[in-house]
Parts: sequence; structure tokens; C-alpha cells
Amino acid sequence: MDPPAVGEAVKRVIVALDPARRGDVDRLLDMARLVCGVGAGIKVGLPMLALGGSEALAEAARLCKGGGLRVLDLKLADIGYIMRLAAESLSRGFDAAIAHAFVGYEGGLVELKKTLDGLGARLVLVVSMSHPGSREVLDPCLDKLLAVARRVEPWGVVAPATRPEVVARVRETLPTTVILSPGVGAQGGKPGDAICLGGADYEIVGRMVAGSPDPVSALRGVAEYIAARCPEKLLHSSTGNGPS
Ligand code: NUP
Repeated sequence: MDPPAVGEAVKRVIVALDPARRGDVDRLLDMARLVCGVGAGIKVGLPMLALGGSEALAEAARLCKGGGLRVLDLKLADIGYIMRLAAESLSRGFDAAIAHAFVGYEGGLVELKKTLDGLGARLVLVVSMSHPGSREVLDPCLDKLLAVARRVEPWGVVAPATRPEVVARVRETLPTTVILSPGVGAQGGKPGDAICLGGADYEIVGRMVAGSPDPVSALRGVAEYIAARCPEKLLHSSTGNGPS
């Protein structure tokens, strides 16, 4: 059996399943079932939609049913009406959907949130991103984006595992909002940076796990690394808003 902290850590890791070519779609869908039984859940987005169609999105959600969080990452950024149409046709079966905070409340995110509420899905807002270009526009506007998030009251926000100091700022401003942090592995963030240093609830890992010949072992490896870094954070969540 896993030590308790490893068991907790693995339930803090969401696996991003992003096919690079059409031939990857079925392999990643098989992986959805595997990793959902072990980790915190899965995230699928535009690559899965583009290469596998809306059927592949729905199948990913179905395969993971009962096994963890199913996050739809289309990073919606449009007027409320269009985001509503997209959410109504694509987010069924998902537990959460990601949109950009910069869209704003009036006529935008307020409508998306209402739509997702009706579908039984939760809203997650991007307030900062994991790539270096986030420093150009998003990060100088972080306070404003956090103000939007305070107004919209989403279930979760996205903040970068590649810059744990940004995650910490987000945690300070939104003490009870779930933080999901991508950028671990392929983008340079170390497992545990976001959770242990920034106070994130979940780390999102894509290629480091999904690109491995043994994804379940890779996922466990990430969890062991996190657990070794901050076992106390995992066993006693400071925010109480971790996995439910
Ligand atoms: O800021 C973000 N950075 C990011 O990488 C917001 C995201 N949603 N993501 C997503 O996380 C990205 O779309 C991909 O699905 C995953 C990271 O994958 P990888 O770099 O670990 O392979």
C-alpha cells in the first residue's frame, strides 16, 4: 500500500490528455480509464476535440465517470451567448469547464456560469498561464483578473505551476477557491512546486505522464515526488478545498 501522503498526493494530480495526431486519440482514451482510477482525474481540450471530434470528448468523460474530476479545457473566451452554446453542446458529462477570466462578468462569464450550473458542471477561470508569454499581458493584469474571479465566484482558477510565486499570490487573494496548476514536467515546473510552494489544490500534468510508456507508474512517480516534498500539506489541507 502507498504511504498516506503518496495516496493523498496522487489524488491531487490531474492528467491532461492531448493527442498530437489522430492515431493518439484511442490510446489516450484508453489511458483516461486507467489514470482516472488512480489520480485526481483527467483534462481534455482542443487537441482532443480537433483530432477526435466531440465524440472523443464525450467518450473521455464517459470512461472517467465515477473515477475522478473530468475537466473540459476549451479556454472559452467569447460573449456569454456563444460560450453558452459551446458549453451546452460540449460540456455534458464533464465536472468542470475552463474559461478565460479576461472575458469579464457582464454579458460574459455570468452567463457561462449560469449555463454550467444548469448542466451540473463547475466553472474554472484562467487568471494566469504557465508559458512565459503570460508575463506580457495576463500577469500585469493579475489583480484585475482576480477581481473578476472574486465577482464571478468560480469553483476554481488556473494558475501556473511554472511560477509558484504567482500561485501563492492567487492563493492569498482567493483563500477558498480551488487552484489548478498546469506546467509540471514538459514546461519545466517541478512536481510539488504549485502545491507545496504556492498552495494549489491540484497539479495538472500532461506529456510527462501521458507521453510515458507506463503512464500509471509515471503518475505515481509524480505523486511520490510531491509527497516527499510536503507531506504535511497533503495530510492537513490548509484550505480544506482539496479533492472531495
Ligand atoms: O496556463 C496554462 N497552461 C497549460 O499548459 C493553462 C492550461 N490549461 N494548460 C494546459 O495544461 C494545456 O492546455 C495542456 O493541456 C496542459 C499542460 O500539458 P503539458 O505541458 O504538461 O503536456
